[in-house]
Amino acid sequence: KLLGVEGISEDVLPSDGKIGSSPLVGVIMGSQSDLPTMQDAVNVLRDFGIPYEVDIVSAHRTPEKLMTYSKSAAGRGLQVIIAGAGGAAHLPGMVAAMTPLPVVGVPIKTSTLNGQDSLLSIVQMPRGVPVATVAIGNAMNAGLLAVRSLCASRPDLREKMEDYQLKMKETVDGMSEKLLE
Ligand code: RP5
Repeated sequence: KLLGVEGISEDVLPSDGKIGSSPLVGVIMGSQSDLPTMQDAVNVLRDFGIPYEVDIVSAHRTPEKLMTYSKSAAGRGLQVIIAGAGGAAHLPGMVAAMTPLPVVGVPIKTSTLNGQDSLLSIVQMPRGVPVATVAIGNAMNAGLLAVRSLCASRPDLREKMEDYQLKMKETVDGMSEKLLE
């Protein structure tokens, strides 16, 4: 149990929020309630062996922390930020406004509008401040996008990504073969 959430183990999210000595990817979210969704991004980073850090940063409840986090991110060695938020989800856009790093936004599914509110808040960034938005609740793709953006300068990671893609292809090929049996 971590941050009060059942099923999140310490080896995935250690209590200091950091895995590896120099995190390359920052995973942040507006609330502890976003953690079960955001864990999929963390799992991808862990599987690809990317050092990451995890924290809760709320644009409207902890605006000073948001500013400190965003402004210090590049200088601290982060290369990508994944930000998940729900409802009037301004966290990813606000982070993108205060860092030169690529920001991947994860719209969290909400109980009132099924995450359509989160999606539109995140995807409709005005010109000049981009947020790469994944599908509602799809933190796994956010993790994969972060890995892909690191691939440009990391041939070892590119190879791992190609293996991952090959495995997906083989899985689908296997399904077709079973259908034809
Ligand atoms: C947003 O409000 C968070 O990102 C979360 O998705 C949503 C609800 O937060 P809690 O009320 O669960 O803390 O800031």
